[in-house]
Amino acid sequence: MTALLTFTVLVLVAIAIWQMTKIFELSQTKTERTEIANDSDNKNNGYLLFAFLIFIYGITIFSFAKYYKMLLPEAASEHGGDYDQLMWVSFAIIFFVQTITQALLHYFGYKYRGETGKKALFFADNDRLEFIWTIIPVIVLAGLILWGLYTWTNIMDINEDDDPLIVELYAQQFNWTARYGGDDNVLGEANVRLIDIANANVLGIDESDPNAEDDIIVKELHLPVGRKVNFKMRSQDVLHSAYMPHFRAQMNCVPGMITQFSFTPTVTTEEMRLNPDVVDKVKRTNAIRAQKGDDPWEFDYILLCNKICGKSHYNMQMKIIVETEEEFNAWMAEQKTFKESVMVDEAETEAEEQVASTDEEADVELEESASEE
Ligand SMILES: [Cu+2]
Repeated sequence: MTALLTFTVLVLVAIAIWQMTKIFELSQTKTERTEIANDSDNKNNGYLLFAFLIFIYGITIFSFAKYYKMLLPEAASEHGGDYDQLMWVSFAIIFFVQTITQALLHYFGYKYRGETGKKALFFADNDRLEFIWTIIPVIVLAGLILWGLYTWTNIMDINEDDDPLIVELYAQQFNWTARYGGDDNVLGEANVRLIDIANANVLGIDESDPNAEDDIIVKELHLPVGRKVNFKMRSQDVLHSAYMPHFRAQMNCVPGMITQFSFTPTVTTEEMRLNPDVVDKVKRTNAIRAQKGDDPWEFDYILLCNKICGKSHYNMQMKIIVETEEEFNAWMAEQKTFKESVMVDEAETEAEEQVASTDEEADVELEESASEE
């Protein structure tokens, strides 16, 4: 009903505007009306070009001044610095070229505007000019692309050298689970077909794989500072993307396959909380939260989902804590292994079932012997 009313109102408004323009046109009969632009039209359009130029420069400067503080703080991973440098150099080149070409484009648009009796000088081609404006972008772009490829290859060189910590990131609608290899640092085999909700085996870990016994499953990712981490991503249902912005890391999680990313965290959570940019951000955020009556927020690294994966996608996240090796080991020692948490429970339930069924059998036997008598 509301939709129909809105639609009717819109149609009526459109008709009213159309009628008003007709009245306006009728009242303008005395002035000269032609579809061909005259000198004063061209001049006005020329000035509008300058106005537009000022607008795009203005909005660029305004956006940078106002939103610069929204950018991420310094990278907290070893490769993050290279990544940021590549981005900033690309930005600088784009802004430099954009500023100059826009000024030229709009200025020439004004300078060579249409004027009665004036014909702009033109030539069909100029080899030298064309060579210059082809070769400069080719060199600059080839440089950027090669540098980008080199950086990308370095980042994506995932190997088992330097004894990396192996961590599985498991994505499902709408949460994350992390799994460590345990004492042997080897993850047990897993497959979605082995998921056994009744026995809390939510990751589908193969219970017959000895490597799985000491695996540690957690809902909060802890990482020791300075040690390389090899992430192995899995997804249970749809495409997700493991996005760890502070570490400049992102990798898609694809159902049916294992994807990988590797990085070395370089700044602990405690250290990052003291970073001036972070202190500033926390202060700003808490001022807003205080107005709303919310509790103050404390900075933490975070793992987010960066693929629109469903209705609660926006809230699919996991806390990441980067700490010293000692703190990490102490935390790890408190965690239960897969064997302790899931497999033991299962053994108990099986034993209980067995007891229950023997009882039943005994009852039946009793009944049978009773009837025989
Ligand atoms: Cu997701």
